[in-house]
Amino acid sequence: MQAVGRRLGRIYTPHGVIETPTFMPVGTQATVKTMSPEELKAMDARIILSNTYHLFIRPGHDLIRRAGGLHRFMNWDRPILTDSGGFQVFSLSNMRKITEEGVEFRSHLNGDKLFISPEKAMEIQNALGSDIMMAFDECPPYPATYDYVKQSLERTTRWAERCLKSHARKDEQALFAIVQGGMYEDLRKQSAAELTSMDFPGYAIGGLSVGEPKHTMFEVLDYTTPLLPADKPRYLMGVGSPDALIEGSIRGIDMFDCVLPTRIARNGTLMTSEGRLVVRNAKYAEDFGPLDPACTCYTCANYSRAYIRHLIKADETFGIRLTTYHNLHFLLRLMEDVRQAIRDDRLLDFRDEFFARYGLFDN
Ligand code: PRF
Ligand code: ZN
Repeated sequence: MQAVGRRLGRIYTPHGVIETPTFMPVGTQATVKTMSPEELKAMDARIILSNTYHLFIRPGHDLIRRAGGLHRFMNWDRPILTDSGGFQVFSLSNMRKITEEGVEFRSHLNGDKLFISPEKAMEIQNALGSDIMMAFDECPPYPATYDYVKQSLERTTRWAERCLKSHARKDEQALFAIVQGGMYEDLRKQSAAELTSMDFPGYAIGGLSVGEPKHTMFEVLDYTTPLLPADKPRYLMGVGSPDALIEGSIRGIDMFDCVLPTRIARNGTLMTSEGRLVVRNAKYAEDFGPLDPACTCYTCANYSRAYIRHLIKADETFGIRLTTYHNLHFLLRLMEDVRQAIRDDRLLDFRDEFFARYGLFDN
């Protein structure tokens, strides 16, 4: 196993500086579910992710433009990255039809017929005013044949070119390209070569965490990450389990996002220094200790497992606010520890120590 990729970095944006490697909480609908911007700041979130697909469908990017842009609209003055819709259109919408022009699909809300092209994805993200925009791509399913993935990545390259061309606010918003190529090494090479020749300010690795085994994802990262320019941010899309954050950082990934911490929090599953904890479990009914004794977050400083279990079982909103706060704090703190371990040149030891306590789990 190579560990030569790890690095520290800083990304400068119009809304502030981001120290990397970093984790981006997901705020799909212009909100990180149940968290206020003040709470996100209190846990030291530096950048959040939002979604072109959802905001295009509702409330519409023209409305957000009229509100003064996404930062103003949601009262978040730190950096925002927006995904292009290239993934959500495949995972959420109905009846999609991909052509060279773009993707035709039906809204998952009301069945309206809609269309997103590379140009449309840029128009929407320019209206939102995110600090980092993503190129419009196709994320092929897993498994997919070599021929399909090759055709798909070549179209993603042509779409990236069109994105670059139609991007109207290059001075204010950085446009990142997305490397595809599935689990095929030569296709990842081809995709990375084509996209890096276009000189984007940052590059993402897409098409992973789509159902492949974890070890396959790490193998793809082993050979794909070194293909990306060392002096630009590298973003691993849709990946956020603790093991992937650490293994990705070891390989030189700078940015991660994932709904995992917020999603599992809402059904009462916690990430703790000793592994996963399902607080609904009967054994916590009279456990008056914190979710994670090693955690310094607001939730752990003030509330017990028994109380949080009660709230979640009673479907009280405050319960999922407390668990969401803890899980996000846990991952943001983990990334701080990762950065410190890189500074101290002991990331591999940190990984081993972390997993000795946390245990390995599979998603
Ligand atoms: N493309 C885009 N967004 C994404 C992905 C992708 O491949 C993934 C893959 N895990 C998550 N989010 N545009
Ligand atoms: Zn906590």
